[in-house]
Amino acid sequence: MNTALLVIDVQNDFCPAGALEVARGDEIISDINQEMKKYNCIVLTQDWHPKGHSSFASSHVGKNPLDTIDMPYGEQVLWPDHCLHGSKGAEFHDKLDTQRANAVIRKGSNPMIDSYSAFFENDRKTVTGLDGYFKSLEIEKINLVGLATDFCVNYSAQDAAKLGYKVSVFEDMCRAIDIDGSLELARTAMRASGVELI
Ligand code: VGL
Ligand code: ZN
Repeated sequence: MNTALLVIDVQNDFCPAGALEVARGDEIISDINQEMKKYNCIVLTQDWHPKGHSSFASSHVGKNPLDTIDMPYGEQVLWPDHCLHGSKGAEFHDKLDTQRANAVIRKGSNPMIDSYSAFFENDRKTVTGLDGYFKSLEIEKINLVGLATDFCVNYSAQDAAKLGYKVSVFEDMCRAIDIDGSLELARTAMRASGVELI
């Protein structure tokens, strides 16, 4: 089967000392570099927000990180400012072997809509183009790794399954934010969508 590796958001801001630090997020990088050697189709995603993005708590008076707000597309968790386009925090971690990537998908550039998934923005309608990229290369299976298991990996994996790919998440090459049980919820939802957790 024609298989792609999708590496989600291995960026400085999601690693220790980053603005939206995922605990032990940098531990997965050397295994991901090894894994990349097995594929001839590798896509990296990069969370890429403009200043004042609507997913930032700082953009809403009286709100703090991890509060939620109602957006036209549904509930949105608010985050610390992170992955500002062009910033050091938005860059891939230095140790990630980015040379092997065939494509980089940037997401979250629309100031009014967040985008956890590599395929659709959080309105669940606006596409990133990644499905077209994979379909035109006749990719049938997608293996996912990266940050964070319960947000961007979770949304990307479920969307990939809905789009008809066979999907596996390599959990030992992912790390979670895990707020209020979000990791277990994500694992249950991924399994229910037909995603294989390895
Ligand atoms: C992510 C929250 C906000 C992620 C991105 O990569 O999981 N989480 N932006
Ligand atoms: Zn983000």
